Amino acid sequence: MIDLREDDEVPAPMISPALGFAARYFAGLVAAAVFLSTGCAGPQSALQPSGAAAREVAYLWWAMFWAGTAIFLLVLGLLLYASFQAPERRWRIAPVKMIVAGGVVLPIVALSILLVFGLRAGSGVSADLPENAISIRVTAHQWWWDIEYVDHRDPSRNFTTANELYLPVNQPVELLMTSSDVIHSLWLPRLAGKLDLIPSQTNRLVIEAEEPGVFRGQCAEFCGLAHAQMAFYAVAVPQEKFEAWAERQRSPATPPETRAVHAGKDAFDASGCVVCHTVRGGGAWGTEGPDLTHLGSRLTIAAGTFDNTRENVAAWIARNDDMKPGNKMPEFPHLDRETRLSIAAYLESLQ
Ligand code: HEC
Ligand SMILES: [Cu+2]
Repeated sequence: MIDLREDDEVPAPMISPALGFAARYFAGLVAAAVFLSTGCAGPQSALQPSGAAAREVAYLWWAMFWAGTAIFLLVLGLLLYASFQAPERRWRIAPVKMIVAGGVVLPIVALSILLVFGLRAGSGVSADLPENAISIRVTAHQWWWDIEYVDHRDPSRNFTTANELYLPVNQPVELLMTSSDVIHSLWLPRLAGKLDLIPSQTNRLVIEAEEPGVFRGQCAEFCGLAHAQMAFYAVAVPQEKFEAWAERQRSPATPPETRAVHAGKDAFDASGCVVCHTVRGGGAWGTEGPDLTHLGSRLTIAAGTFDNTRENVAAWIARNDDMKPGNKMPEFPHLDRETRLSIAAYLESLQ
């Protein structure tokens, strides 16, 4: 312990521990920023918005980021001032003034500004729509998405698909969202903020893709064992391509054209798959699992978890609990590999 008598000179501060800490902290911060900025792009980045609603969220994020940076630098400045100024000057940042300015005034101003930004971002969630807008009913299940395209004027044109959302570019689309079991949340970071899907309630989310592309979405509310593997893709395409896609989805399944595919369909029908899955026009009307009428046209299986390949589908039939633990489809280990591959070939033919 240094003994400071009244007449002693106050020693100049050694390189203060505070400065050492700040320097290391700052270096760490720069390293983290460089590291993190490599994660700012990609099919699921809220910082690379492709729709108006997502842009509002990104504005809010950047506003918070810059305000947070400014406040951080301010506090750092005050810390350095308190550490290095001559003692008679340090008292300029006297405690009472600081507490009123930094502890009362600054939070009120900062939070009020945030509130305005937040209300603006929130108001975009359920914008009004033109009358002919596309409506899509999304029903979440543990752990996949049932997706029904609704034609309000002619319900006979409705059709169902699963785990993949096709959107026409530059056209607002309304999602009418509910759940069949627990609360889920739909989040397409590049297109919009997240919104919950709640049993026996319909929540409405308006999204619009401003460029063609494939965007990843994810369930954002813990909903049970396979929650992390409850994803999906949104595919935004130009209007004509969308119409062509919708027309094909509306049509019944393609009948088998080769003997191998025929054998696959027979095995599919005989193995009990039809109890849970629908193949429109193929004699399967189950609703426990995803609609498979046009499975071959989809990018992934098991709610965005695996590429839609023949091998993966064959493996899925026998070992889906290893691939997506907890999912509600039973395994069919008694089906030999050849049979499973032929079922997979049949499903692949359902374009
Ligand atoms: C008891 C109901 C049930 C039976 C029987 C059943 N499935 Fe499934 N199936 C499901 C469920 C539920 C899912 C969704 C799993 C998930 O992703 O969480 C699913 C998913 C699938 C998928 C992935 C679809 C997608 O869009 O992601 C394929 C392919 C599939 N099943 C094929 C089959 C085949 C082939 C059979 C027969 C050998 C079969 N299923 C029997 C319930 C069933
Ligand atoms: Cu979920």
